[in-house]
Amino acid sequence: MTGHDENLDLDVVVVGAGFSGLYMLHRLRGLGLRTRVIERAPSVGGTWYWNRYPGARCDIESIDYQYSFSEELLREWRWSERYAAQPEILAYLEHVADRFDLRRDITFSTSVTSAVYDEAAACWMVTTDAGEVLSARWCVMATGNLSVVQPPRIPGLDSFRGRWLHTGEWPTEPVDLAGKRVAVVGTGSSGIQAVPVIARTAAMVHVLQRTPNYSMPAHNRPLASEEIEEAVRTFAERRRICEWSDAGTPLAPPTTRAVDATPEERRARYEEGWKRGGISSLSFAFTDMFTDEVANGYAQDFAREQIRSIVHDPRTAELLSPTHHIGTKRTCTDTGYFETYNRDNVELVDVRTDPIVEITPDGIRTRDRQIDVDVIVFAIGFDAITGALAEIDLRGRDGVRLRDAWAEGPQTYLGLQTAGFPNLFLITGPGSPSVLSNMVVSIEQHVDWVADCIDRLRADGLDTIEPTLEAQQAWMRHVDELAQPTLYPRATSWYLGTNIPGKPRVFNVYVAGCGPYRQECDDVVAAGYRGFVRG
Ligand code: FAD
Ligand code: N01
Repeated sequence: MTGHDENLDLDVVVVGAGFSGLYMLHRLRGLGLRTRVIERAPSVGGTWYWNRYPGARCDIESIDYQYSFSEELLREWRWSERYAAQPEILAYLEHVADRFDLRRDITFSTSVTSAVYDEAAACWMVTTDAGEVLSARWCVMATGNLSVVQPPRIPGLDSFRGRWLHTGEWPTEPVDLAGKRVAVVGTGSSGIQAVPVIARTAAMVHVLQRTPNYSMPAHNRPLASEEIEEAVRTFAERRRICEWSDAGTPLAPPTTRAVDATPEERRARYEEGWKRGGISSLSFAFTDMFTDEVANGYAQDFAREQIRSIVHDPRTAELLSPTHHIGTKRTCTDTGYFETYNRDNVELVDVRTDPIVEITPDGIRTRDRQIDVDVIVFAIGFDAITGALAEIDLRGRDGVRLRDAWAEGPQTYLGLQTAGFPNLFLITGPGSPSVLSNMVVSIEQHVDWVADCIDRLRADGLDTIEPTLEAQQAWMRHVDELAQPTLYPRATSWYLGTNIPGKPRVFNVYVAGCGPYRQECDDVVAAGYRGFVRG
């Protein structure tokens, strides 16, 4: 099949209009494919549409957290800060949508509820909550890894007389927290970004912490125009380094082990990183950070020492000091988070020793006390990685449901496709570097791979592609073998799904890095799509 199949409504349906879906649409259009994007939100942006909470910003430098596919786009957009805030990233994605005239092929305020593979016609039947049914040869899930919020499951929420908000579904109209008594539940990246900003104007902020987290100083600052000029001038080379790096960032990787260094050498490296700031402040100091408990422990000691030096009250500092291995829960970056606990209007509540019992009309009741508040901010995270896929009734060959096929955890080949679901593509799916990388770099790689794959199918006069079960099983073993020697599988975190009741505990992010992964994907293509069946 080289032209369009006129029996089908479309060539491709793409679900989601964040960084992934927008670029996917642009690429597919370039191939002359009839494409429609379905997006739940009323506009583009994905993560950056939904997460409008105070303090939301990226933790990968803005220069690297942008598309690379268009030289003109790169030249005309000017990032104002080292780490752009949510409104600026959203404005960037809106600009992309307008500049490439993408909106006319996006159906907004509409959710895909089911996608069923019709084997006889070799197409996907995609149904939306507006009752529309679309047939398309290919279906791309650009639904995001962090796009389905974990709802608060605390009894009594309905009785609360104040207002409650979730950071991941923050309202579009301004929320005025000035002079209010606010409780923030959760101290992951969202809570850690939000607390310092809320504390500036709120009357009182109670931070309800279950697990303390490591947070590195962002050292955010405005970008000087010469700096931007230089970044644009050197962007192509910088991006190439990102693409072949481990984390999708341009930082030179470490070359020595912490366990071989003297205490003085270690301290010097950690201090250097802390001064540089950002998510990799400590993780780029030594090679053994994520594989050796002792090495990780040195960095932990340094991080805890920083907390003690910032936070005046020793008991609060102690409660804020994490004990898990750095990086096994996503490391946070902040602007003045620990300093905020020196304010008179901020209180840390340890809900590990004094757990939340219920929400009452006036606030939150823990086992030992009542905390009266006007607003509760839930910064309690997401049903990550598989949440958005699980919400859709996805059925492949023989009516098999993805939910059932993945009951013990997700199964993919390269994180791009799953056996039994022909022509269904996942952008940054499980089994790829995804959430352990600069996601824009990973997204562009996946989108390009998928677009090239479809283009090649058409050129070869073929209709379908899907992985063999053997290739998929071997890939998942490979992903697991890479992960097992590291510290990642040992934590409790959304990486493993342990934050969601009933979710299987599995770690299936490809940990060997963006560069090695890219090479594996390229090799598969060079070997004639090894491990896939094309038909
Ligand atoms: P998303 O942006 O999540 O977009 C998916 C879209 O699909 C959403 O708009 C959603 O509404 C839509 N959708 C889902 N299901 C359906 C359905 N059934 N029907 C219709 N539409 C649907 N990553 C980094 O690399 N660096 C960072 O600094 C960084 N900061 C982050 C900050 C926050 C607050 C969060 C939550 C995440 C952050 N991430 C970061 C991860 C971020 O999610 C990715 O970088 C990136 O934005 C993902 O883009 P995406 O298009 O793949 O997914
Ligand atoms: O969510 P999280 P997030 N009672 O799951 C606590 C990206 N992101 O939205 O650890 C009390 O990390 C929970 O406690 P515990 C980034 O990838 C990036 O903050 O389960 N507490 C934890 O403290 C990030 O990792 C940025 O014990 C409860 C917190 O809520 C991912 O998105 C900014 C609770 C949830 O932390 C998710 O971050 C924001 C309960 N019932 C997000 N339930 C950047 O900086 C949960 N918790 C770029």
